[in-house]
Amino acid sequence: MQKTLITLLVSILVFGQSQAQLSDEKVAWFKDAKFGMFVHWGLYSILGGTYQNRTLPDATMPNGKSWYAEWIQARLEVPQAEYRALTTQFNPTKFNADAWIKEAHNAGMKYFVITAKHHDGFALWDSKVSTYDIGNTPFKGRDILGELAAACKKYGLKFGFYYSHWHDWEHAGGAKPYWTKDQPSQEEFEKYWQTKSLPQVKELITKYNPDLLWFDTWDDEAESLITPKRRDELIKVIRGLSNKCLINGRIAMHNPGDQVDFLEMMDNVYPKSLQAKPWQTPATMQHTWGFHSKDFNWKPSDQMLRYLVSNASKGGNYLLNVGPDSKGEIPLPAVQRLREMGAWLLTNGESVFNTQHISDSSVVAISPNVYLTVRPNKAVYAGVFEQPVDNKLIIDVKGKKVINCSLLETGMPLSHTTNSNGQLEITLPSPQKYDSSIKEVKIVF
Ligand code: JFZ
Repeated sequence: MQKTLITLLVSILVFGQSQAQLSDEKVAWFKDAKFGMFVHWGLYSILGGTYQNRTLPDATMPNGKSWYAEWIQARLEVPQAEYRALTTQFNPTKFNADAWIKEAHNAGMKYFVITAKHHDGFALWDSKVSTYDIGNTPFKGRDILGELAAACKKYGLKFGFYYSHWHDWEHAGGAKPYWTKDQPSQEEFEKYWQTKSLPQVKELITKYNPDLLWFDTWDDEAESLITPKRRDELIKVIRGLSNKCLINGRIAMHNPGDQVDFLEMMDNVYPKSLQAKPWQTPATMQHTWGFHSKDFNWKPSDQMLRYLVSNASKGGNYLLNVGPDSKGEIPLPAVQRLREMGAWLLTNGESVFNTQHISDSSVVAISPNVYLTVRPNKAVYAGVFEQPVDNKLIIDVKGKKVINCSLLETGMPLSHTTNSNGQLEITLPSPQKYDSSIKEVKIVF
């Protein structure tokens, strides 16, 4: 009897451990990846932020509300039938999966996430569950998601879907914008949940076997519909069909539970500290996510590189969005930025990809605006985003012996010494006119 009990206990322990190990292994690629491409693309891309001579503002409103172009149906109150009729115009003849993924690959991105279904309810694949899908557009016959999955395989990127499991503006049972009063009842939502949301998630997994699913909830209102019970039901469905698919924390933003694989920050939010799980920041290049022809708020690539390096120094990823247009092309200002970032990462990527954050204060940056990453037993990298006083970069290495310091971009050796506080003091070259403004310093111990 006692023996049986012990065997049982031991097997529970071993099983529990292997489950934990499995989940660590499963999420390992995500932790190493650091940089991914997010794509918002759907019927809203045809309108590009303008409907009947009314254009969505291209910035956050004074009330803090966002006017993202993918919300145009709701914001400008486009009648459902008229919005639905956009399906007759969905014909992105310039769509080229290889070109998109090649662009992501050259930018240094290691994974790709596309809106399989956004809040409007339109499915970007030929869904057996709903007729509101690509199968009812002039582009029918093309398998957008399949072509993208194949291109990701070719270029070695992981592949995932955004799926709006809570909001659905087409199905009577889906959640609606918070300012409208016609929210679904529990019964209506359950019907949507059982006949569209869950079946479409199943369909996406069995058809495309994604590496990641990106769900979206953001406020307290979600909690009455995305209850822990429904959250766990959805997780169970995914786990039952795939042993590799990662699940993000926004499946239930304020109550993700302990089964999600990584946490999702709010849009464009960059935490100042480490997080309890692997994590990422979904981010825009402009104000909008979906294509908006009059949103000119493009962020400079230096700023976006800073977000990437800052997140990496805290163990997090940067999922950067582009919004292709109605023809299926990534806007040129976005391509320019992807290439600028990719060029910087060509020589500096060693300080970002496959690195870890420094969690034990064994090395601490004293100069301001310096972000540290580490390759254990190899090197520490200091991303310098502000030229330090007198060109002296100061890092507290707690007395460790430094073998050499160099500029990562060119390999140029940098002289270094120990200052009166016992800290490492590295002399950086004076900024030159044509220097990259962001420097990575490699410190070998
Ligand atoms: C959500 C989506 O609504 C948006 O369209 C986009 O897909 C983004 C990645 O995720 O963004 C929101 C929307 C509203 C709030 C937060 C995130 N909100 O009101 O706090």
